[in-house]
Amino acid sequence: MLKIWGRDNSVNVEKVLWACEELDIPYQRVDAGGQFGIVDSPQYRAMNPNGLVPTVEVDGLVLWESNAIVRYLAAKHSDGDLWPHDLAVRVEADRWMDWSGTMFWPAFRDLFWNLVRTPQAQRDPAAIERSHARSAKLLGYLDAHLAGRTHIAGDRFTMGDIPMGCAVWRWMSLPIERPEYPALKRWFKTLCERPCYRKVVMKPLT
Ligand SMILES: N[C@@H](CCC(=O)N[C@@H](CS)C(=O)NCC(=O)O)C(=O)O
Repeated sequence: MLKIWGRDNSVNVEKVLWACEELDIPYQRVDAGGQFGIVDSPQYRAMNPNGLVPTVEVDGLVLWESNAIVRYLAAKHSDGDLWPHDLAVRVEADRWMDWSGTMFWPAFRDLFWNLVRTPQAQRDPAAIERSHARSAKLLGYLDAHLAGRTHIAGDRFTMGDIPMGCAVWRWMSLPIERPEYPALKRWFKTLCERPCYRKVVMKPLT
């Protein structure tokens, strides 16, 4: 059975859990990272030298990097569906997956960490403001993209929706002001109707 190491409040672990749920892949999850430790043990580092979560063991392989794991599972279990065959559609899914990790999350991290994981007295107001402004600006790009389609890679759900779907749940759940982004809101509402998103992603922020 597929085995996932990672605490279930990690955005990157959630991507893998959500993919498994959508694809009906049985899995066993082991708490690791954050307060659970484990990630600095020599055994864990031998699997994942980064000491980060998630790490996945499947098909005799050890995988890390959440988007690579989602791509592997989609290609193996959902060829032509979550893993689009049409290269133009797949590259659209791919680029927003990468954008999520390389553009959006670095911009959003300070806002999330300060408001969710930092005691009030220790919060950094300047970092919060900067991160809020930058995140809002970047989400404007996604809103403009979604104005022409129901999902990130076109008019159906694909792997491309998974990383930003996990991130946007956090953006929508924080006690902050949000610009009116109608297409983003419509897409988010569509995700909220998916049973697997409700099960894995839609939970209080911790
Ligand atoms: N690019 C990596 C990033 C992994 C990452 O940063 N994971 C965070 C949790 S979201 C982590 O392991 N933090 C340390 C910890 O939980 O101990 C991926 O997408 O898998």
